[in-house]
Amino acid sequence: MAEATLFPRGRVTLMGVLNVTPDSFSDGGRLLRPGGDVDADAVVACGLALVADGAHVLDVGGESTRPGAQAVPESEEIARTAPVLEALAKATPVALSIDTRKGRVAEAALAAGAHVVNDVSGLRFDPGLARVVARSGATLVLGHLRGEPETMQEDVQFEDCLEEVARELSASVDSALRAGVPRERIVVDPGIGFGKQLDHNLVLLANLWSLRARLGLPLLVGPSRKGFLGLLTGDPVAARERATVAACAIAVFAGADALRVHDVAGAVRAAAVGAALRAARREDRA
Ligand code: HH2
Repeated sequence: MAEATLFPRGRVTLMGVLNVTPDSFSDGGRLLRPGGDVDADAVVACGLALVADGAHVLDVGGESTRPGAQAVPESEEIARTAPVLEALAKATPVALSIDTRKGRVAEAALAAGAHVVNDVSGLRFDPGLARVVARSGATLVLGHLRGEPETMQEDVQFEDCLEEVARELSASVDSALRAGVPRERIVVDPGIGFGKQLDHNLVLLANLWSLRARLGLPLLVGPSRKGFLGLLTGDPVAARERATVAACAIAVFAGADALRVHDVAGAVRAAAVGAALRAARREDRA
């Protein structure tokens, strides 16, 4: 097990994305062979490139959670992710993460060498996932998501997005604590693009400091290539890297402790600029 805190306060932790899915919204199919099987060599090569760019954690995902995505059976998700986690664990000492909402998938991933379980549903999909994490000593990322990816953009309603996300994340944290996950191993994520409209994403990103102060835990954000950037810039998914870098810099300035991104090299620069500006701020906001 990788040691202590994988998300220390003194740095911006960079989580590089490795999606081994056919249908992820920006990189689906990229790490699959023509027949549809996961190409473990390509995953390892891509993972090592992300590490060379500065990734502290590699996040392997076997189920897309883009709006409208269909759920993947857990056996399929395990078949996609566990072998590549094993291959990555042999190839690099960097911390590995499994992006899943399912306890059984998390269990297989932890056995294969993962150190982090990244649950975008914040334990709402499978409350049993928390016990799996508690037993393993892994770190748990709790995301904010109402409902299911397939339908999450259909009826989005918040009276006060910041307040409601804080409250619902706090409930996820309480469930994790009750299941035995220690507080030092919990990271929270407001779930950019998960069941939110443009203005909700903007309010969350602009006020991360407030979420962070309220929850008292490290904050991860994942703005990478997401739809809100397309709405702001007009850029299609394939051309959202520059906007992603801008969003990452501002997220760090606003209080993010960690960034989940496809392009780690861009996020390293964004984090350097955002962190320097945050340190220079006179107001004391987390
Ligand atoms: N976003 C995505 C997936 N996992 N995990 C966290 N903690 N935070 C996020 O914002 C987040 C996440 C969606 O992005 P991506 O993996 O690129 O796409 P897809 O879900 O289509 O595979």
